[in-house]
Amino acid sequence: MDDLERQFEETVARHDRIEPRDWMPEGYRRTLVRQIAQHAHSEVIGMQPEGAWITRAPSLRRKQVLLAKVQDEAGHGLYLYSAAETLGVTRDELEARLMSGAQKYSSIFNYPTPSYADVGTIGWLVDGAAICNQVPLCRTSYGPYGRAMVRICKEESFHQRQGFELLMTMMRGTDEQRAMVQESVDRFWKPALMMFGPPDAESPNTARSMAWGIKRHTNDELRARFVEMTAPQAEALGVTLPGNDVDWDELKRVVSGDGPCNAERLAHRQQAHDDGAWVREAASR
Ligand code: FAQ
Repeated sequence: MDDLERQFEETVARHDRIEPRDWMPEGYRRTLVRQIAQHAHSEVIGMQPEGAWITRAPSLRRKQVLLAKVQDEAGHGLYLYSAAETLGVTRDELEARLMSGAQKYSSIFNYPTPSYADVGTIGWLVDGAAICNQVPLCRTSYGPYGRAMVRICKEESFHQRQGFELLMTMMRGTDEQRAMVQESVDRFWKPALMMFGPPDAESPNTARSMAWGIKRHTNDELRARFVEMTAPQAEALGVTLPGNDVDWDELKRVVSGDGPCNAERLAHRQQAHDDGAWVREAASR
């Protein structure tokens, strides 16, 4: 082990930060680009399922809140792309890898949002899962990623509360509204559990990422923490959570491109990218 490598290992062991100009193993750099890019793509593609309800929100207040939330997600994508760029990749390269399927985004955004209750359920469960997964990432070993996560987590907490508040309002409404909430929770619960990744025994990256201080907990630990955090909230809302037995083949199928909305999400993203060509051109002059 040479001096640079020893210095890297010692910094990680002290739970100190690695910064962009520090020496780092190529595998560490590659893992970070993969994880940060996947996270950035998730934020940007993740604007679509809720974004579909902006024009149909039931009141001006609900529309304002939803618009602000979806804009926050765009902002999260920008912080994360910027963090990834400090590792020597460009935004254009990352965009190309997303569109070619070489890089993925979270499986959860390949599910449809046919009901307005889904807006609340995404805030409550999807942002709730994101918080459980991401709060420990504020202490990740790579400085720019950890600092981006601090701000993102503050906004995700607000997103989670707005989702819970929306669902609570519907639960205090009519029988029909209560049924809409339960039906939405029934569809989103297991996909939300899948956001934490495959079970530890089938997770090829966890051990290495934990040794490097990129991840601070295993997938199953974080999933269990989410279930524990959510159960009393479900009780307060008056909804029943379906069981926790997940079909892991479904996660594999959805990640490899065969989910209910994969093609639609990528086509929409491509269209938005093409529509923005004039902005990129003007900005580069
Ligand atoms: N979907 O060995 P592991 C949000 C892939 S929150 C798709 O366990 P790792 C906020 C994994 O990448 C959502 N792919 O991998 C929001 C790996 O792929 P590869 C985004 C998945 O990295 C809310 C392979 O399977 N959050 O956007 C999934 O150690 C509302 C093997 O898995 C983050 O990205 C999945 N569910 O652990 C926005 C958080 N699970 O490249 C809008 C940061 C696994 O080796 C609205 N990321 N894979 O073929 C992480 O914490 C980790 O990357 C995990 C996966 C935990 C996701």
